[in-house]
Amino acid sequence: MQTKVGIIGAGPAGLMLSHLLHLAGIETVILEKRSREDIEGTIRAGVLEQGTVDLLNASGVGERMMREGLTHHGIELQFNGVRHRVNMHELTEGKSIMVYPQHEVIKDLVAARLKAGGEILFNVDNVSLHDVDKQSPKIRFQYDDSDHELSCDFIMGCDGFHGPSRKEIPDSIRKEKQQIYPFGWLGILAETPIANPELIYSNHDRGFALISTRTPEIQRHYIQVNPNDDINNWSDDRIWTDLKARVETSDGWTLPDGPILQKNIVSMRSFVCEPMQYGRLFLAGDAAHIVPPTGAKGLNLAMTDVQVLQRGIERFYQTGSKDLLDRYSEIALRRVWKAQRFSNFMTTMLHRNFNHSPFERSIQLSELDYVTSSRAALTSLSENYIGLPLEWEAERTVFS
Ligand code: RFL
Ligand code: PHB
Repeated sequence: MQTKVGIIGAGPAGLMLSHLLHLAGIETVILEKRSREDIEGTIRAGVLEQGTVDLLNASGVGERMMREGLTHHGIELQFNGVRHRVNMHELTEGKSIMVYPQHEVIKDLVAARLKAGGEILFNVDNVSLHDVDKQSPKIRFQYDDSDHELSCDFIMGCDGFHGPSRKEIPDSIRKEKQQIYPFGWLGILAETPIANPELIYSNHDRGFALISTRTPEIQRHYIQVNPNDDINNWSDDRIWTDLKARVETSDGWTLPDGPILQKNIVSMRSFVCEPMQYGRLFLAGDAAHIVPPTGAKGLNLAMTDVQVLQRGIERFYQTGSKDLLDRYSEIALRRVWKAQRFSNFMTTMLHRNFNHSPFERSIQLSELDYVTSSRAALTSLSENYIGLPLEWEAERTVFS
């Protein structure tokens, strides 16, 4: 088999890259180890930045999102039992975020790729990368019980944090920087009416809580737990009692409850792989970096990585020049580190660190007091949450 660009992974990064390259007339093949049903049913992100919404619309896959997604103009930050609205719409001159689940974005992208005749091989096994530092790299894999080889000009490692691509960058070149947090998130999907018109991020003595949504009938909420805790220790009753205690307000607001449809615990880390490229291999999305979910940045970063890649690859096929591709890592990492900084800031400000001294706890609450009082701090939080413009990177590089 042969193609121009071989893509490993049909997550948001791989699918969007394939879609954008198709629009530019560049052929790709996606290799995905899971089934279509599996990738279309996995519950993950919920918040799309303005730039991601614009990208989905501009590339012709935003129609269902605009119909079914929920546009939010702000969020609420809660501490000491009091809520403070962050009017992001006003503070960012009219921008907003969209609550539209990741698996719906996946469904829309898979449908668009297949409709356009795009090639996605699901349920592939034993993917391995070869000759990534040569002109013609190869991906070997098993599909339908037989061995295959895909020759391409470039390999895109869009295979998430646990995929094989990252390790193809030699140890002598690859630097991995990370921070593990002593926090986990217990996430639930519950059948209740919408709890609040906007997301609530609450810092409480018992730990952080987040109130989010999916549809008018299904809600998504999280509570901070020990990352090593077992989900079996958390009965539905215990979850509701804890969640309610963490988001109730001094003026008597309470959280509606209902049947819990799904629950799980995820741990939290910040991780960056530098560089994000080697030879003809390029990493995008979670394959190269992980952010803790408090800043809602992971999927959005995947989307900006692939926009940078698309421009570099397009230039290569139009002009034969690799200049932009050669600078992919430098351009993408500048943005990645800004998102890391913001995600770390949100995580540190909002979670309860049970190792903290009373002094550190008071500093944390004072930071929340400052952030919710200062227009400058609120503007900074808003522009980061809504998403910094990709043009910032463009202006300092030969990008357009
Ligand atoms: P993905 O989504 O992990 O996709 C990688 C794909 O590669 C496949 N794969 C392989 N295929 C072939 N061969 C192999 N050997 C392979 N190994 C892996 C996998 O099966 C998979 O299909 O990575 P991608 O595309 O980089 O996308 C990243 C996002 O999924 C991730 O950053 C977000 O979910 C993070 N995230 C959030 N991001 C946001 O922007 N906004 C949010 O509100 C938000 N909330 C969240 C989140 C992540 C969470 N969890 C579960 C960690 C909330 C949570 C709780
Ligand atoms: C979600 O709805 O899943 C969600 C929302 C905001 C976050 C993280 C996850 O910061």
